[in-house]
Amino acid sequence: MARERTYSVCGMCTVRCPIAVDVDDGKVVSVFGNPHAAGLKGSLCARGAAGPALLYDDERPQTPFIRAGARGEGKWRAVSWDEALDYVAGKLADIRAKHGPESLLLSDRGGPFVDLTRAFVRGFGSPNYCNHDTACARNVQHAAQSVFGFGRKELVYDLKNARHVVLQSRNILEAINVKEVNDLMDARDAGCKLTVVDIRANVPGSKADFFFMVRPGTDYAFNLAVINTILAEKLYDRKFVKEWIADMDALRAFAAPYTPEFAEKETGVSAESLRQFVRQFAKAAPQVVWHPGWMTARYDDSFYVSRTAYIINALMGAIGAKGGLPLSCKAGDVGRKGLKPLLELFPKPEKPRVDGAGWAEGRTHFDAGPGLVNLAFEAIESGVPYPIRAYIAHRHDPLMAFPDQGAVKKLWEKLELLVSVTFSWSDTAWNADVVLPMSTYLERESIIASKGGLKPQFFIRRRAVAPVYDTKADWEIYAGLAKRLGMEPLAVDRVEQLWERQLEGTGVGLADFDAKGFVELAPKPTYKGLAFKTPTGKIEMLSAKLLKDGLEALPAYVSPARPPRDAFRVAFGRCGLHTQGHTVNNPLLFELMPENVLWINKTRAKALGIGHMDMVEVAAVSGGGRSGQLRAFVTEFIHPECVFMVHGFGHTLQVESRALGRGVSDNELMPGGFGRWDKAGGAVAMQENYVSVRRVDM
Ligand SMILES: Nc1nc2c(c(=O)[nH]1)N[C@H]1C(S)=C(S)[C@@H](COP(=O)(O)OP(=O)(O)OC[C@H]3O[C@@H](n4cnc5c(=O)[nH]c(N)nc54)[C@H](O)[C@@H]3O)O[C@H]1N2
Ligand SMILES: Nc1nc2c(c(=O)[nH]1)N[C@H]1C(S)=C(S)[C@@H](COP(=O)(O)OP(=O)(O)OC[C@H]3O[C@@H](n4cnc5c(=O)[nH]c(N)nc54)[C@H](O)[C@@H]3O)O[C@H]1N2
Ligand code: SF4
Ligand SMILES: [Mo]
Repeated sequence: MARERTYSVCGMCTVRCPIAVDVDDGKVVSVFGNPHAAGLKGSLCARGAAGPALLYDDERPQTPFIRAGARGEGKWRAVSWDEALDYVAGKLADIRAKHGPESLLLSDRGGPFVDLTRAFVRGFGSPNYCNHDTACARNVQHAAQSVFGFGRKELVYDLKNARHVVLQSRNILEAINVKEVNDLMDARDAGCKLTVVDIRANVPGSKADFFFMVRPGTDYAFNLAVINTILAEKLYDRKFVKEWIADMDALRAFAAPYTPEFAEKETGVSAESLRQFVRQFAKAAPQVVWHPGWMTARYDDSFYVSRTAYIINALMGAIGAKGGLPLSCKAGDVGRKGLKPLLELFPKPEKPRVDGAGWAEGRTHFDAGPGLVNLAFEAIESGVPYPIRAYIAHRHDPLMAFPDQGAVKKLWEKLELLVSVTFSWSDTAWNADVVLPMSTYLERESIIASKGGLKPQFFIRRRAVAPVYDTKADWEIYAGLAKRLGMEPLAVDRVEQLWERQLEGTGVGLADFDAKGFVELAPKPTYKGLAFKTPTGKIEMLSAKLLKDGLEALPAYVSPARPPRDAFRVAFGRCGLHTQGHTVNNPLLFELMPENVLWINKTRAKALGIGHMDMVEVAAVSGGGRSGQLRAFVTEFIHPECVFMVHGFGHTLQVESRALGRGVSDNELMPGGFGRWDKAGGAVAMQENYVSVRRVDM
């Protein structure tokens, strides 16, 4: 049979790079970067290339399961799809009759395909759609909203045209988005400077012009000193500031005491080197990008670190600038019509959100769209403001994504139905009542998605091969439930019915996706004019919205606590070879990196008698002494106050024979950490936890 090529979308992480899949005789022979996608250069990262190993992995759920023992006991009954969907729909209907439609909560990973799950939740009658983001980028999202009145994705990082990029708590070469990596490396070739502010020398740090190793948790002091220097030395863009920034006087008065000398005592970075860096940085303005961070669910003040990063970009005049952070365009900005939302198939539910996002006291400033899932979990337990009795975790593994698995499980005890929709086994799937196995991205279609940017586009995920096991696409699963629950508009038989509805009135037809897998809505990049959605229409240094919830826009810096004697702050991050916890059992990626190691400072290690690659035990300082064992990676390139490990290891499920027992799970070292969340930014503060380390004699 002739080789067939399908243009589709990678699903090995949430970045969703455009891919081309070559299939021979029904088998995937090659997956690579869609050659039509600018900036990708035909390449994928290692995880993208390992997609076929997921497809043919027999250690993923191959059929629906209904629990046969207690939750988490691991006793399952393999069932047909009809039985599984009948069961879930039956339970949902019962729960709706008993507790009302709002007692359903669904959380998903977020991203461009959420219109389907959001429509399902709304069609059922519940306002309680959440995404995973309070364990990820919620602080950045809310920071952007408080400064600009719009979310973080309304700004583009124009790395390709930048002349100086600052990565603060952003590991761009290991926490990968392939286009961003290519764009940054191209900019570097053209002379762009790179500055890295981190608690350890990560890969970008090894390539940086300026590398600052800061004391963990002191980034806010660092940024305030940068603002102080910019103002004191008049390095800001006067015209931009005059036209676009509100309450400059407040910022000036506030930043005055935070000199580089002040920051030096906090961060360990010398005042002189900070000044030199700021002067260089300002020379490149407005073609500068100070990255506001991505995974920022780290500290009590991470929200303010992101806010000040945005403020620095604004002072440089980089907001809206080519080579800075231009505004993202949607279809409407380039004279086209956007996709017709599936969400609009159903009326908005009357009840307010259970997590209080957008309406409850102290929570009015939060984005109500995807809410705050950790607070929704708390509502399951408390029943306040009303009970949640059914929960669908759709491509979401909260038991691995939030601190303290035991605490989360406890909050779920009152659930009468817990469903996991997933393509791999996960702790959440294992603890569910029903597992609905989703086809991998190579075996399923997704709804059409749109991507904003300088050149907005629509893109499509098409099925490259038939499902290897008895799994289904998400649209098939929700259409199956919709049929049983009488939700007519979603009860489709063919994905084309959804696609055609989405494309109605856009002037784009399905055949238009054939050539490249995506349809660009504008022929060339558009740098649109500035407009902010704040009450003043400007970039706001103060925020009435925060104030209404009793929160400050410019709070005083609070020095982070030092770890107790002989202990360390726990820090974590990503590596190039794995995605969160769900690729550790991938046969190819496992072979490349089977376990994580513990980065520990050389001087501290020596004092503890720990040598490079010694086995060590790392244990939570408070709350039950949870611990794990892994090898020590002894280096001088990490701050002595913390240890670091890659997230996602320490799996405990027998069904994942490769990943089982390899490395340590960072979220298990944070007892009580689930409840520590930021009232301003909304995210949990995972690096406010301490561990002890000791050598294990083998
Ligand atoms: N302690 C600690 N906690 C963390 C982090 C950390 O570094 N340390 N990182 C945080 C970050 S940045 C994030 S984003 C979250 C991530 O955590 P989650 O939001 O839970 O996301 P994932 O782990 O990517 O995927 C969750 C589950 O969905 C499944 N899945 C993934 N993609 C698909 C898909 O396309 N379809 C289907 N059906 N299933 C899919 C996976 O198999 C996995 O079981 O965790 C956060 N939690
Ligand atoms: N390969 C790969 N790529 C991914 C993912 C993946 O799992 N694997 N996940 C995707 C997702 S969901 C996300 S959210 C992004 C995350 O993207 P990033 O947030 O960039 O990734 P991380 O590696 O978690 O963290 C970035 C850096 O923060 C540093 N850091 C820790 N504490 C501090 C501190 O106190 N101050 C400073 N200045 N730095 C600190 C860490 O050492 C690390 O180098 O990556 C995405 N891309
Ligand atoms: S960054 Fe890698 S894993 Fe993520 S979508 Fe792109 S190729 Fe796939
Ligand atoms: Mo994330």
